[in-house]
Amino acid sequence: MIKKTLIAASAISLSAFALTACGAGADSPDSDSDDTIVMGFAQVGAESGWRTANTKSIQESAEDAGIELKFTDAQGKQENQIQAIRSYIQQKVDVIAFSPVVETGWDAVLQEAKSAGIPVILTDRAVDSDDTSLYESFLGSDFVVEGEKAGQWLVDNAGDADVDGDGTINVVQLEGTTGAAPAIDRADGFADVISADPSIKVTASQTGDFTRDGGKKVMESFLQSDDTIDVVYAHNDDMGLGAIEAIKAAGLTPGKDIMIITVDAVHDGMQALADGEINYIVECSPLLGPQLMEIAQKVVAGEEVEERILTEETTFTQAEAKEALPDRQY
Ligand code: GYE
Repeated sequence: MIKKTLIAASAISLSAFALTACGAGADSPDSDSDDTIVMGFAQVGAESGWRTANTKSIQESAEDAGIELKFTDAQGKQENQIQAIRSYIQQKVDVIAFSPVVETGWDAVLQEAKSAGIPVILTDRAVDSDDTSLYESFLGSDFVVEGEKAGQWLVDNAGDADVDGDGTINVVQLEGTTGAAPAIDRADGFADVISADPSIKVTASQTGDFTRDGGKKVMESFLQSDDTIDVVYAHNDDMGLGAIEAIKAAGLTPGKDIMIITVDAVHDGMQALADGEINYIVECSPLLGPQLMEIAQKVVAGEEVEERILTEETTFTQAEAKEALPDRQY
């Protein structure tokens, strides 16, 4: 019981403490000897509105499912995530889930989890590894398709996007975190689709690290060196919102003088879309918690799970954002 309480005290949420403490019998000294599933979750950080909604979804669903959650925030650093995963292995959790900051460099630590017999579930972002036996399942969006949807909207609206009417559509791209799956795939999908229209050109592309501040700073520097920008394609809403601030500070009107396309559809992004400052948003759902807990329960019970579970998502125009906003959960 004493040991049990110590384990519970290291969990971050009070509810996890309550659950664990209640679930522990006097003669069940470690977390594997009762039925409570213990999940170690290594989160990327708190870089965006999407991430905040994702963390909330995971914490609430763990509580609803009666899963004890050990949660760490890696502050955007791969080495912190690796450290967190190693500590979950040491603590002998029942299942590890994480959203990899970047795609590569995971084989060694995932091999350690495998050798310890602890199943791993990837959520949100993929790893780039040839060895798919290192994880049970990958739950999340298809980021290439998201990039394609963004590109397709631009191709379909090329006439309006050529704001200065010079026959070319100059696009600047605000990339997500360098090496992260959504940054790589959203750039690829977009580039692929716009290549169909030779008048659309990406004239500059730089990382804003998925943050509002990053998007603002990169956009400020783009605006200083180029006065022919027609379109901003931002890999998430937060960077798009940062770009809006930079565009306004330069005396221009976002959504009119410069069109803005983003990905995510979190509340602040949707508000800017409804207000006419963003022109189009490709949705990427952060509400992965309920499905993640279901997969975890199956994996721990030794049941088969699908290797790849795709999230369903849509797109929003300005009119659609106005309609959807009142019922939006995040
Ligand atoms: O789009 C961005 C966040 O991995 C899908 O990470 C996620 C991305 C999301 O910081 O806002």
